[in-house]
Amino acid sequence: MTVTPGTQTTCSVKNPYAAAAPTDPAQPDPEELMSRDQIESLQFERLKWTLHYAYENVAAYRELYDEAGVHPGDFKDLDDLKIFPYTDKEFLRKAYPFKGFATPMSEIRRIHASSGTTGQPTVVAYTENDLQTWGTLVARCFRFSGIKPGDKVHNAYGYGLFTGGLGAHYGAERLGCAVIPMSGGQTEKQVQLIRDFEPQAILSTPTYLLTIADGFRHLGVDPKKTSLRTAVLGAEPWTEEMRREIETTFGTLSACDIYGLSEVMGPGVAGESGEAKDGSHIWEDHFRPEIIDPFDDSIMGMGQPGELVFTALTKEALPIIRYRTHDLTRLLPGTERPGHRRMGKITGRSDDMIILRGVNLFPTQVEELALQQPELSPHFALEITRPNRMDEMKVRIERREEFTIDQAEEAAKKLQHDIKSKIGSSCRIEVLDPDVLPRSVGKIRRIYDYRNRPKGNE
Ligand code: DLL
Repeated sequence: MTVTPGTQTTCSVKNPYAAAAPTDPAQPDPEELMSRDQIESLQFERLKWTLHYAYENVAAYRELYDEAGVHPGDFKDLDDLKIFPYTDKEFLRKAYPFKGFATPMSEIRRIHASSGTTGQPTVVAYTENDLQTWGTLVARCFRFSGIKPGDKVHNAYGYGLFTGGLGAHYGAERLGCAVIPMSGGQTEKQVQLIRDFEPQAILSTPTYLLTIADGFRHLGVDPKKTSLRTAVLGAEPWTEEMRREIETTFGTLSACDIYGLSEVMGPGVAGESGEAKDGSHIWEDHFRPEIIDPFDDSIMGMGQPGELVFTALTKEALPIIRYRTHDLTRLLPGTERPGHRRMGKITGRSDDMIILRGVNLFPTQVEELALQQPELSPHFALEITRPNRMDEMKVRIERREEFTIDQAEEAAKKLQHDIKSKIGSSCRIEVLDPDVLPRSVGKIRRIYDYRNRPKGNE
């Protein structure tokens, strides 16, 4: 598509595109309702600004583009984005801690960082305008999913360097909600506050909401009796089966997805309609997504699966251009917000993929199949070992309390068969009693890969 260039873009000027606070938070904002053509011409203008701005203000982008022989001036059409090289976590790590920032520290108002369990943490930063945009987009997600101004919102995303807690917090405030900043953990306290404060909405990871449901049961309280009506869940992959599990557990609760990643902003990059529940719409007035083949880097068409790549269109503190997320999904046309494309559920991360005797497998595939067996619970872990030079997988899964061990063992046989016939992997299943596996307090760990453990530690 060719878009006529509009406003002039010079780039030491600050971002002219920060999202204004909504005038009526209960109503969709104008960008949310734009047509596809309007969104694409907005994207063209904003991309032009972003490319120049990053090139002029961040040495790492300048070096990357100079080395590739491209210049922001080469961007004459939305399709031209593809000539600019991808960036990745390594690109950001090299800039550790502050070399990726495009503004002086005096303009920075917040710094977050990834946990850094796999090495150096990734540092991300926000200016006043960035925080404004972030709050507005998270508020948009919450409203879209069914939270209303005036609702009490229990926020069980972790506060701190993780973007979940504070990102969700300011979004809910911006929507006009009364936020209960509970953070993650202290499950008994969570249960007590939900009972006493009677919030209409809850924000947490899907697996942590299951932990909270267990907390209710341990007190002999039926989770169906809570005041909760809307849950906005994200930060980890989850399936439609998990949505059903959560909605059934809490009775009248409606569970929607929210997606995001720190490098691109945090929660609120995409959000799901509470009416349609048909996957998250990516807010394309601020982010341009692409799907690429993770192996040969080629760009995939609408509906084709691959790795999600993002370009942020309006960020000031930390420009992010063609960032490889490692998240695997596909792009779909917008429905409730036709100008913005949707993303399918994330099936997993390319770096979380288990390769078991040549077969690729994701924990979400096991989740989907396990939850089709009523006798089995959503609490499971995958243990991978290599006892005799051959990879072996054990699914350790808890039975549900209402069923006997024999019934659960029968269901486990069916699950084993389904995993073999639908995923293609042989595995063993170990049925555990309820409450044996460690519970999630945030992002759950499903994979325990012991293949490269030193000999003697088996
Ligand atoms: O998890 C931001 C967030 C907080 C999103 C709260 C939603 C709610 P990071 O810690 O940087 O940021 O982790 C980002 O988490 O690349 C995905 O792999 C995964 N992820 C986030 N949301 C979803 C989701 C936050 N809805 C990484 N579905 C991403 C599946 C998700 N995976």
